Amino acid sequence: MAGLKPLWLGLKFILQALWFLRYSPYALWYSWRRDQRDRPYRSATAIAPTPVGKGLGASHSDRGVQIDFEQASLELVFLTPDFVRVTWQPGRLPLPYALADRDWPAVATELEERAKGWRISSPDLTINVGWDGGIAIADRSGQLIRQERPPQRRGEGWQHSARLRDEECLYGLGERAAAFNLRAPVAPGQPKTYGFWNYDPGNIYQPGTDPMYISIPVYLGLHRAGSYLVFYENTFRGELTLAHGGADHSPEPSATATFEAGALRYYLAVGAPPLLLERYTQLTGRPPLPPRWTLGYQQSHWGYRTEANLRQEVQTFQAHDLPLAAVHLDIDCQVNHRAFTLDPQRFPAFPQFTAELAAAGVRVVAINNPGIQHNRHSNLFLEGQILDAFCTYADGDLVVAPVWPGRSVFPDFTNPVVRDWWSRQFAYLLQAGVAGFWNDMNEPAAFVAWGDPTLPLATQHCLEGRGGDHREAHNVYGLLETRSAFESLRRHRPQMRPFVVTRSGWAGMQRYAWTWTGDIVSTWEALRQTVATLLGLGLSGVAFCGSDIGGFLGNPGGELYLRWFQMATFTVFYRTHSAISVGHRAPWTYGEPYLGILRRILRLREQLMPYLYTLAWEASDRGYPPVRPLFWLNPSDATLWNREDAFCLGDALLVCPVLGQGLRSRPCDLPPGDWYNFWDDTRSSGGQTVELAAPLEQIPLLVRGGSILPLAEGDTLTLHLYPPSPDSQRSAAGQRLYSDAGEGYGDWRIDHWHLNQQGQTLTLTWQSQGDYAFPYGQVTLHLHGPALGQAWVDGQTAAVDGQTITCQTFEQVRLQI
Ligand code: NBV
Repeated sequence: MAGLKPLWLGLKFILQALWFLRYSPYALWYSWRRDQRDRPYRSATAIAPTPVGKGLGASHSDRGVQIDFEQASLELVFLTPDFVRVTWQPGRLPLPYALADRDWPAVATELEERAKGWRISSPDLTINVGWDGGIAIADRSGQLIRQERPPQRRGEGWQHSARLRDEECLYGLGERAAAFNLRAPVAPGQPKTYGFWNYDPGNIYQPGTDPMYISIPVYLGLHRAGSYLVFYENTFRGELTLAHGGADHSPEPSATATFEAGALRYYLAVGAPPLLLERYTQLTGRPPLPPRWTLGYQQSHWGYRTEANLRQEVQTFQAHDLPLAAVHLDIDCQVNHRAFTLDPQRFPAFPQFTAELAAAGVRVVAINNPGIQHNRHSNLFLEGQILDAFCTYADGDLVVAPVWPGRSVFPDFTNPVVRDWWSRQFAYLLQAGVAGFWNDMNEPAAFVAWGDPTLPLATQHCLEGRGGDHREAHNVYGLLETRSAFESLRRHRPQMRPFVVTRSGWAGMQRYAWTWTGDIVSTWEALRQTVATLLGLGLSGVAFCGSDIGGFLGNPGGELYLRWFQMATFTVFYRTHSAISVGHRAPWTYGEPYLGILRRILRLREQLMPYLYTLAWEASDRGYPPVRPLFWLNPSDATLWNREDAFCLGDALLVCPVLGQGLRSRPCDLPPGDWYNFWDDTRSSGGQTVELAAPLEQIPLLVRGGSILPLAEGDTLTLHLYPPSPDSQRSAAGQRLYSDAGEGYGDWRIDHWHLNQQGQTLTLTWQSQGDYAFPYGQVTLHLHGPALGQAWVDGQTAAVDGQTITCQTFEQVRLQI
């Protein structure tokens, strides 16, 4: 391997030199032009804030309450008793791009005049609005949950500040290369600012980089009195500044959101974290259930280039007896990096090729970028021109910026006609057997010599006919491109479920696509960052996400690749991917012992499929992210609030990835309850820190006592029963299992097992719903913890083999321990 290093360095240098020669003249020209166009947007003078003035009067409005202030108006509308929409105007209201559900039944709302303001209440929340516009929100028990200062108008936009408690933690904001708890200080006394501006950080992306590809103005706050979620429905450029109070000269800790324009509209929910995610995704949509194969292992590399390379890759997976669900085609498979192309010389018989792979159970996912080559020989360009599909300046000139195909133009996805046109382009690739699409560079990214690597702010957009500039459209560009891809798959392959991956997005993106954490470097620090980033995405409603295993930029050693792989086995999007400038990377790259260990962890992932698929279904049903923070079920346990080196997969598994070189054990703070070590069944009580063994072949993994973990092996489903300890508060365990054909929209079933412990007897009952036939021929029960004595299946004595019994479907099993 060492001998290959100079070769890679040489190749990297040549590629960078080629990139420089090809794109840098355009990048220079474009950066200069962009600055010219954007000159009017650079305001030299600071904008003075304007207060909302004094409250004049309140009245019941159509669905809620309206309060007039001297300089502004405020509307409060309850969507549910624990979820309220707050709108301060003036400022233009957002287009409902983020919203899935706009039809909420009315909630009984009371309005009361108070000494210095008004009280608006629902059965669950009490909101006190002061004469100055300050707002205090209390929960059903009267606990103060959030206190907001009067907002201030700033030019065309707004600034809105909320007080934070000292101990309060904030999470979310989309994709962040930051600590999971966004308040964790970077440097002592420094306020921390997070940008709301989707951004391609290029190859400088590392922990601390901000903003990133996906910025969503949603955060979850957690403190001793409770938890809440705030979502600012404002697509304009903005930021959230977290001040610590005292040290950074701010009077008190606060979270201040600023938006350059638009009305100040936000939604606020109060409740436990699962409820908050339920509310937020009721509003912005839940991720549709993906085809089951997408939860399998996927292999990618920017550099496959030819059908022969890919065939070879698939055959090597088979030769090494490694499961493989999909391969990805990157831009090097296209003709001059042009959207919707595939080089016919390098892919001479593509439909046959995809059919051959499909027969081997391997799907093909193809990349697509929004930039269209500005070239009269490009059909896509000509079609788009006829439709007036591309972004322009106010004077009608096309916005031309350099990106992969060279000088490029950009479809305006805020135009429904353009979305429709774009969605038609997928048809022939679908016909040729492409199973899913991967939308890259859709921040949208452009190559620049300096400044912001995107379109000029002066770019004009249709915005559903009402018009506006890039400041408003930028953050939803990727969201709307992805919507178009998703709708295309629904339209052209209505019998199958779409699989779309996107790099950029905004609130609501989970309705259309999965995401991954982009071009992260191959370091241990980046692996640690990945866990925090994925947890934050999940709490921002983006349930289906993952990372390039081993990192995108760099050649990880075998150990880093292995540890990253082990961590990723418990995340949703399970894909190795790497840059063209680094070595090709696959499970066999590092030889033994890595290959053997990876084969086993890949098998474990296959066995976990029923559990994972059920979590995917639960995300589509409730909005819960499969990857959850440790505090998910125990938000009152403050020791868990800053934990970002471990995560839960569903409610049953606690995953403690190994995040440092050479480590062969690691500590883990256990949430309350009982925990079984997955590998050796040792039991520990929660509420303490335990040191877990982590030999190279094992990722520390714990199972919550009181869980039933379903694992599949061929035709057999094994229900692993982890009873709670006799002295624990939990005496029962339940698990649902969702099954269907794995594709399409046919029958489904939900099996529900319930384990109850009374004295020395465990009773397991089974109920089911739905018409899909139970997909396993045999069911094994494996009891962990107490020794299994006798067993009865529906009243009949069953043969006990160690800790297991084997049966078929049943209504009730009794186990004597
Ligand atoms: O298409 C090439 C890459 C892709 O492999 C990667 O996953 C994306 O995040 N793409 C970025 C463009 C080039 C980045 C340097």
